[in-house]
Amino acid sequence: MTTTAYIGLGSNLGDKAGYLKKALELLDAAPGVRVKKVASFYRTGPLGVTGQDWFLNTVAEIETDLSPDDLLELLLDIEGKLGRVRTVRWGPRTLDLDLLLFGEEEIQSARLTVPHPRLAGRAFVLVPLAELAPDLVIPGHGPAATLATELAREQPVFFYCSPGK
Ligand code: A4P
Ligand code: MG
Repeated sequence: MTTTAYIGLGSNLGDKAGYLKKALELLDAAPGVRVKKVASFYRTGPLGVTGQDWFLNTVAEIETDLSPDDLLELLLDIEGKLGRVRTVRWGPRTLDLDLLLFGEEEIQSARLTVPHPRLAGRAFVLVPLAELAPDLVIPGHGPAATLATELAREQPVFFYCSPGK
């Protein structure tokens, strides 16, 4: 069974655009996953964390034959490959991959919450998501485009570049 899912990508360290692009390549190359659409990359102000650099964020629409758990496993694997820089201690994360939506499924397990619990309050997720799927209904909140417009009034999200795809 094939499901349409949305993945949020974020980076705030090093070659941010490079990390996002590499992550998208690895996603598309993974068995059981096809990247269908990628939103523009957006430069976004850090939310919920202070003293950090700005982020580059985007969202990808994928089609997948994987189960939600296997997809999460893949995301963690890609984060592990790209998401940390080796310093004296474990360095800060260069890549964050979140499973935003998995079809219309609602999942509440020890490892996974879908829709992503902080999705509806974040312009850095909603603006790129609304670019791909403006009419997509976020459960309990309405269309992505409406929510994105509201959130973008208060949270800085600026177009940075096209994803090159
Ligand atoms: N997990 C449960 N549900 C999910 C899901 N739907 N997708 C579990 C992904 N993971 C999910 O995740 C920790 C565990 O959450 C996973 O192992 C999985 O079992 P993590 O990504 O390692 O944790 P994190 O990202 O360090 O923390 P958290 O709370 O997930 O942070 P967020 O919510 O991802 O936010 N500001 C801007 N402008 N742009 C950003 O991208 N990102 C963050 C991180 C904060 N501020 C930001 C941005
Ligand atoms: Mg995360």
